Amino acid sequence: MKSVNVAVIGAGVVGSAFLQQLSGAKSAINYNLIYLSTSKKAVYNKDYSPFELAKWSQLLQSTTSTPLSVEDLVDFLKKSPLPAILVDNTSNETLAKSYPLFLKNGVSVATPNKKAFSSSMSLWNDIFSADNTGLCYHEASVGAGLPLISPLKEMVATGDQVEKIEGILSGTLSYIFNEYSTISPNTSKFSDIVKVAKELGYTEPDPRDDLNGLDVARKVTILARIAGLHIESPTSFPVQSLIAKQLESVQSADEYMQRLPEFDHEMEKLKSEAASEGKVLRFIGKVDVANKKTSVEIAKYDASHPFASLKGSDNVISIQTKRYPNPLIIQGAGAGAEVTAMGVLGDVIKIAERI
Ligand code: NHO
Repeated sequence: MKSVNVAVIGAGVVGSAFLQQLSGAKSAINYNLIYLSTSKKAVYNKDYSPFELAKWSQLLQSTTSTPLSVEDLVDFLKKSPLPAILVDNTSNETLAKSYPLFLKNGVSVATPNKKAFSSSMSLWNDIFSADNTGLCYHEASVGAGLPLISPLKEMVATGDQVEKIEGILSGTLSYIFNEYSTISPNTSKFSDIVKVAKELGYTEPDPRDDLNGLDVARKVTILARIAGLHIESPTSFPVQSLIAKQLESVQSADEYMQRLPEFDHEMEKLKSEAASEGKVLRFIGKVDVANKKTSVEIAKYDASHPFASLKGSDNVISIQTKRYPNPLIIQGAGAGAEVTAMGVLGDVIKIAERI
C-alpha cells in the first residue's frame, strides 16, 4: 500500500475538522501524520514515525515541544523517507510566503489559506513555477469545498477561453444579502440583519472584516489569475466597501454595531430602487477577462437570475467561457468547517495520488 507523510499546521476550526476527516479518509493511500503544530505547540518524532491520528488533540495538549521554524520544517520534510505533504490550516502570511521554499524542495502543499494566492504576482509565479518539484493545491481558498478552482484550471489547461466569472463568494455576505434583499419585498433593516449574522457566528468578530470587501477581493484575485489576468494585488482594482465612511475609524466592533442603524437609509435606498425594477441586491465579485477588468461591488439581479434565489450562506459562481456560452453555474455551501476541510482533504488525496 502506498503511504505518504503529512505535516499539518493549524488545528483551529478548519484544522480540527480536517484531522477528523483525515482519520476516516476513504483512499487507497495510507496517510501518516508526522507533524502537527499550532502557533505555540508541536508534535513530531525526529525519526518520522507517525502518531495515532485519533489522539491528535491529547498529544497537542501534552506536548512540550514548540513548532519548528519554517527553514527547519522544510529541512525535516525534504528528508522525509516518504513523499511529504504540508497542510497549512492557518491564515498566516509568513507561512504562505514560504510555500515556494517547500515546493522547490519537493514538499507538496494543500491549503485553504488565501494569503499566498492573493498577495503579490511574483509570489504566485514562484508557487506555480515549472521548476518546483512539489505540487500546490488550494481548492478551499475560494468557495470552501465547492469544486471551483479545479474545473476552472482544467478549462484553461485544455484550451478553453474564460470570458466572464461572476460570483457570490462570501458566505457571510451571501447570508446578509439573501436575508436583506428578497424577491418578495421585506421591511428588514441592514443593521438588524448584520446583528443576527454576528449573533449566529457568521461574521468575523468585527463584522467590518467581512463588510470591507477584502475577503471577496482576495477570492476574485485568485479566480482572475487562474483565468489568465495579471492582477498585482487584491487592492489593485475597485472594491466597494459596505462600511460607511464615518464608521471606518470607529474603535470597537461594539461601537460599530451600535452606530450601524444610523446608516440604514443608505442601503435602504439601493434596496428600494432595485425592488422597483423587480430586482434584488447581491454583493458580488466580477472578472471580465476580455476587458481585463475585475471588481467587487453591490449589483442588481432580476428575480429570475440564479443569484436572486440563493439561500442561507451558499456561494454561487457563474463561469462563462467559449465552450460554455451559457455559463456553468456552481452553487452550494461556501462556508463552514466541514465543507472547507473537505476541500483541503480532497486536495491532499489528489496530491498523494500524483506524487
Ligand atoms: P482558526 O480557527 O483561527 O485556526 C487557526 C489555527 O492556526 C490555530 O490552531 C492557530 O494556533 C494556528 N496558527 C496560526 N498561525 C500559526 C503559525 N504561524 N504556526 C503554527 N500554527 C499557527 O482559523 P480557521 O477558521 O480554522 O481558518 C484556517 C484557514 O482556513 C484560514 O486561512 C481561513 O481563511 C481558511 N478558511 C476558513 C474557513 C472557515 O470555515 N473558518 C472557510 C474558508 C477558509 O469557507 C469557510 C468560511 O467560512 C469562509 C468565510 N467565513 C465566508 O465565506 O464567509
